[in-house]
Amino acid sequence: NQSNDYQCWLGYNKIQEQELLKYYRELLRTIVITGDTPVIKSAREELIKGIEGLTGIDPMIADAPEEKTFLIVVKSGNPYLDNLISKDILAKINEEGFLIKSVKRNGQQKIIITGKSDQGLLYGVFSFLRMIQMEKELDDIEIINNPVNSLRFINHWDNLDGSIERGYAGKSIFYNNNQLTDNLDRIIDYARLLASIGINSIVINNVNVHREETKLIDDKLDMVKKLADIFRNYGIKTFLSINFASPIELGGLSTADPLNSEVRKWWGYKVEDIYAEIPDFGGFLVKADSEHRPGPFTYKRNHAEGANMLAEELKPFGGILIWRCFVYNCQQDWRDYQTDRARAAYDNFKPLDGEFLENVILQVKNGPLDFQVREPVSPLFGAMGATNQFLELQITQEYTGQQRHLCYLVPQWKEVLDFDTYARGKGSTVKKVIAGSLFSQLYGGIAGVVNIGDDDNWTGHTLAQSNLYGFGRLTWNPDLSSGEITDEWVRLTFGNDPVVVETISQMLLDSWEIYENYTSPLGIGWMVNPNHHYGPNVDGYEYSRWGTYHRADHFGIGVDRSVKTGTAYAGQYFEENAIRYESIEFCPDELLLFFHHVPYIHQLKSGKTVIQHIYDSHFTGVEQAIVLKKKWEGLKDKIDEKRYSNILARLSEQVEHAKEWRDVINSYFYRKASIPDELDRKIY
Ligand code: GCW
Repeated sequence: NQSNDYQCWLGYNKIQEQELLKYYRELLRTIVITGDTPVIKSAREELIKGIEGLTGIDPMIADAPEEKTFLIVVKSGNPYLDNLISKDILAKINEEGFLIKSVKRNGQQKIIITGKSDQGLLYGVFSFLRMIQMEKELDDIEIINNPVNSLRFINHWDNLDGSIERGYAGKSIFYNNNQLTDNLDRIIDYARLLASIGINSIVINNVNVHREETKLIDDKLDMVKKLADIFRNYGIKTFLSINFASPIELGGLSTADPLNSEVRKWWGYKVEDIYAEIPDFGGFLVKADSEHRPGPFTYKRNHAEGANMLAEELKPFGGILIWRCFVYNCQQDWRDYQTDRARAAYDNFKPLDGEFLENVILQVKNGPLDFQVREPVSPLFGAMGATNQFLELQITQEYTGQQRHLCYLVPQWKEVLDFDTYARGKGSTVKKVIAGSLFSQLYGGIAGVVNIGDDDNWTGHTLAQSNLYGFGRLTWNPDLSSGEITDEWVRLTFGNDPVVVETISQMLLDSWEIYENYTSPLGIGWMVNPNHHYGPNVDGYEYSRWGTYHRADHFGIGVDRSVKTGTAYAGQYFEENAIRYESIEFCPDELLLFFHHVPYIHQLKSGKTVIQHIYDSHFTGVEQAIVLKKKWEGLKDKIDEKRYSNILARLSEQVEHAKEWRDVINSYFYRKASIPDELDRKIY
């Protein structure tokens, strides 16, 4: 299957501009790329595929650079570079980074792509191909590009039966009927997509590890091995989510107590078995004591004891143990105003700072609750200076329109990454915390719960491909701007026509705010249908045990999380943020109802009352959704039919569904508050 839809941003469509095409053809006739490791082979294949597609020529691959060779891809130790590139420049490349540099040798223009590792070369090749796809001139280039985060992770919530928890784009591309699928070619294409955006680690099964998946470390290990063999060729390490109760379920032990010596021994043997099969196995990801998953609490042990036990066994093999902080009481009584789910991660983990082994990483969701359209940043970031921390983002759009609505998440993620925790004074941003640079930690990175499945276009909504692309680019370099990433993705995916680039970029960049407008106002979340989480239901979670409330009554709405009168969640932040969130006066409008319960007639900083804001944003949101669709219709002649109609169908559904959201939310609050809309629009 070679459709544009399937190829995503690696379409390598022929350059349209004739002069430029001639120029590239001239330059890329012969290339040198030396080495025959699996990763270099992948790089070579990609380079050929890319050049063939983009220029229509079949490049000659030479073994050694000749006078007329233009493109030379060699490792940094290669003697050919000796008089061409200074040691100072080479020293600036880190383990996985690369250099792309134009040089002159005997009067001949050349481009060198180099790096210290095979992976560096692979990333360099992808980056070079991107430049051509974006129709860049190739003289006078010097790009030193190093990944900021050492671990750039994709998490799959795939189950072995082929289902995907919170998947909105078909079935698993890995599994079917408890076996590996036959379509390994598709998995190779997936590895290419991931490597092209710098991903170097993957967890291949759901964090909720059920019966069949528990066996992946046992008699189903060959499936893991086969996947690891594919991913390895693209510089990607394979990890597994494991079941903390495995010693009981697989080993027949009576306990999974992390301090029990039989349990430790059992894990020790297991880990040995795994590394015997997969010597570069990455390690484990664990969801423990969370939403009914087993964990150390059962044995009155804490999370450090649970995590360290596994980390110790992984350590001799260089393995890593990732422990999730999504731990909270999911049996709350809605009448209880003291317990606050938002507090849970911090309350559970902060006291354990310093107790985790060096190869343990804590994986923290971006917000304190659960991937809502708007949440404050989790106060745990920066609060554990002696512990490795990962940021967990959700690429799959569970609460943001399930890939039927357009909701481009890069701007949201940028806000998270740029958020100043003040952990070590001003400038202690989340991106520094998780890269490990703020506290000089060994490991750092970002994990994203992926949005792909076996739909032809991978992501259901073709435009949702941009979220995966953007995620990868941000994990590589969190300093890239939303604008840059968006511009890249649109050009690579749809070509360089300025109208196309401008229109789609704008649609993407506006979409998060639009989605927020017609769904949840001012930091209130959870007004969705229970279980599947699609569509409006204001009280869907209001009287349930999940700890997710809006507390709306006739007079007002919002959750009081202040220290003074509420749950004291606001006090979990470092002072600068704590003060800001504590007071109604300083709290930013977009998070007001997350932190405070206020009357509907409370006046926002925008000058509007809360209730008028609710009405206005919902009416505006629908109008904006209609504009999105119109903008897309304007591109009809510029986009291939398949993608055009896929996206049009989704945008049409979005418009209709946005109206449903508007009317349900507005009617609910109109009926609750009995305050009329100042503009007297139709509310039911
Ligand atoms: O958001 C919730 C999801 C669950 C998910 C859980 C988690 C994998 O609704 O489907 O389980 O979070 O992150 O563990």
